[in-house]
Amino acid sequence: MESTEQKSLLEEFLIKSKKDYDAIKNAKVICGVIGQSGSGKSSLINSIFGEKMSQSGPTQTTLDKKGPFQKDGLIFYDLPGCGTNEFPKETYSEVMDLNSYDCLILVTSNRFYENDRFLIEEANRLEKSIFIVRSRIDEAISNGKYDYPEKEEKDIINLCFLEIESSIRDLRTNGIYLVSSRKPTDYDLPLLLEKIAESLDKIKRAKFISQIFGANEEIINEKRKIAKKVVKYYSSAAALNGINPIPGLDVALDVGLILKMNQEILKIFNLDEDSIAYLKLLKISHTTLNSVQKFGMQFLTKEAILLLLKKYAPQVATKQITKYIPFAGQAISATIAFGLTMTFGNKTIEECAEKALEILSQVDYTSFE
Ligand SMILES: Nc1nc2c(ncn2[C@@H]2O[C@H](COP(=O)(O)OP(=O)(O)OP(=O)(O)O)[C@@H](O)[C@H]2O)c(=O)[nH]1
Ligand SMILES: [Mg+2]
Repeated sequence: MESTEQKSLLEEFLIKSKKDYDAIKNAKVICGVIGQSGSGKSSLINSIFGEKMSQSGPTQTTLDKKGPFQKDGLIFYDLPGCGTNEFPKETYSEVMDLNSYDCLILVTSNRFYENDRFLIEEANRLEKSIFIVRSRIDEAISNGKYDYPEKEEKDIINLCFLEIESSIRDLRTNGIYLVSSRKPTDYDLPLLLEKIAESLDKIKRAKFISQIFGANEEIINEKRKIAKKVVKYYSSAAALNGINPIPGLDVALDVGLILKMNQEILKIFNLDEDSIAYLKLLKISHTTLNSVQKFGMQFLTKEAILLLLKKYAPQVATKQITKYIPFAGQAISATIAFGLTMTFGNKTIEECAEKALEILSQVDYTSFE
């Protein structure tokens, strides 16, 4: 039987880890993507989420503000460019309520216009972060190779950068990023994501990282840290919530809670169903896609979880548990439930991170060229 003292220590730990968890869960990050029709706004939003959120297309699909496109508190709006009859410069900031965004992303393709400059001036006036995206860089490179056969790819990229940089040198921005939504792991999209994350406060950053596409190793490592907070919360909840005795183990555990924890971890690492659909765009082979689907299943059925729990149980040493909660006595049901969930959750994180990295290593865009 657990002592009252142990129970209150557990409760204290639960309250703290729930507070950390809730802060991220309830946070909202609101981003505005601004650009002329066809500049690639919808495609960019999809690349950032690693999911098809907004319909892209070769014909005009937006003239008006569109959205919200959102996943668990990461919210994107698709805003039309300014300086048209419908959205004149003078009233644009007010009409679009630019002040309400945590970050603004200005998308340009082909040419940098006076109206694009005006938007940066507005962001400067409102003291808002503004990230400049030169989209469709893959097209620009192939056009450049045709137009200047003597130039190398890096020179063409540099020309695209300089065209924008020379027009806005006197303004404040959060950087210029050359991005291809067709090749989201190449060029500057991963850097753009890292820099947006850095521009946000701690809680919003965690929300942003937990919802975006893990486009490089750094982002996947950041995702690990957030997933650990999820595991901490579920471990303490599992300890207090012990319901079903697990046959063969001296412990009662709410397996439903573990299922929920796993679902959250898989989502953080883009290994849920919606994200897998998007991986097809990265030209990942069918064999890998199937293996990712199977991989997810081992964390998402009750039977598979019970099997894994039994496998991990001998590894849950009391010592490991007391690192988190200073239990006085011997291992008791609640401490085992805590340690087991923690061990299980951390293993899930490591395996998911490894899988996410493996997927990145298998991206193959050569069929586009
Ligand atoms: N090659 C290439 N094509 C792109 C890229 N981004 C967008 N496109 C294509 O360009 C077209 C327009 O892209 P969208 O993302 O729909 O552009 P948008 O700004 O949302 O357009 P509206 O909704 O009409 O305002 C689509 O056919 C996209 O597939 C890119 O980075 N590379
Ligand atoms: Mg669109």
